[in-house]
This record gives sequence, C-alpha cells and structure tokens, in this order.
Amino acid sequence: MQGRLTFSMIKPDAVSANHVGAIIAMIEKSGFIIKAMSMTHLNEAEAQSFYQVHADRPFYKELCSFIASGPVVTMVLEKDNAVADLRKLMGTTNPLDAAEGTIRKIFAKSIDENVIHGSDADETAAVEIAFFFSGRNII
Ligand code: FUP
Repeated sequence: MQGRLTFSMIKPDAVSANHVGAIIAMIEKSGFIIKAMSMTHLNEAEAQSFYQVHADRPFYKELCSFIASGPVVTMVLEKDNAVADLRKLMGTTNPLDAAEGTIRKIFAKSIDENVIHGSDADETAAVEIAFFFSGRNII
C-alpha cells in the first residue's frame, strides 16, 4: 500500500511572488490535509544537505543557492496515495512541459526556479519529513 504522507516545500520564488496562499489553496482543494507547516530560511549548508541526492548533478550549486536565497514554506501533507498525487498536482519539473492546471504550469517560470518541491517516493518523504520536522509530533 502507498503511504499517506508526503513532504512539500514552497520554494523562495513562490514565496517572494506572494503565491503561498494560492498554492496552499490548490493543495487543500485537491484533498490533502496539512499535518504540519513551517516557514524557514535555509542557509547554504542546510540547502546542500537537503539536496545531497543531487550533489553530482550540474545544477546542484545553483539549486542550493536558490533554495537558500529566501524563505520557504515546508509542509507535511496527508492523503491516500500522497506522493504520486502531489507530484501530479505539481506538474513536471520543467514548467514548460507541465499539464494545464498544475501548480508549476500556473506559477513557475523555469526548470530551475519551479515553485514547489514534492517527495518522489515514500522513503524520500520519510527522510525529508524527518529533516524538517524531526522531534515534532505529527498525528
Ligand atoms: P522534481 O522531483 O520534479 O523536483 O525534479 P528533480 O528531482 O529532477 O530536480 C530537483 C530540482 O532540481 C528541481 F526541482 C529543480 C532543479 N533542477 C534544475 O535546477 N535544473 C534541471 O535541469 C533539473 C532540475
């Protein structure tokens, strides 16, 4: 059975463009329950740690600088089939390819500043939830 929890992060481009409320509204309208939420500003080292899986990719440095460039909103979301359903709602990594009505299609301008992160598997969700919400009681 697929897990009921996923992790999501609204990235600095969306926060600075005042799109936080609109994005959260889309998430809630899609049936997700917000189990935990926080606004935080990662430093470069924290961003590098969060994106460690991408350390070998050519865009890693820019990605970490971007994520550390301003506040982000982090969330634990609950729903049946949470990981896959959030990724469907987000749209493809490159917003130019994203389906109509998806968050990235509506709000994102480029592949490297693409508004929202969502875990790509149940195992990743567990790691990412622990990264941001460790020690918090998520019920
Ligand atoms: P996604 O899971 O859709 O966020 O996409 P990836 O795991 O492939 O990439 C993670 C993040 O790296 C993206 F959200 C944005 C960034 N990225 C780039 O900056 N350039 C690229 O060519 C691909 C991804």
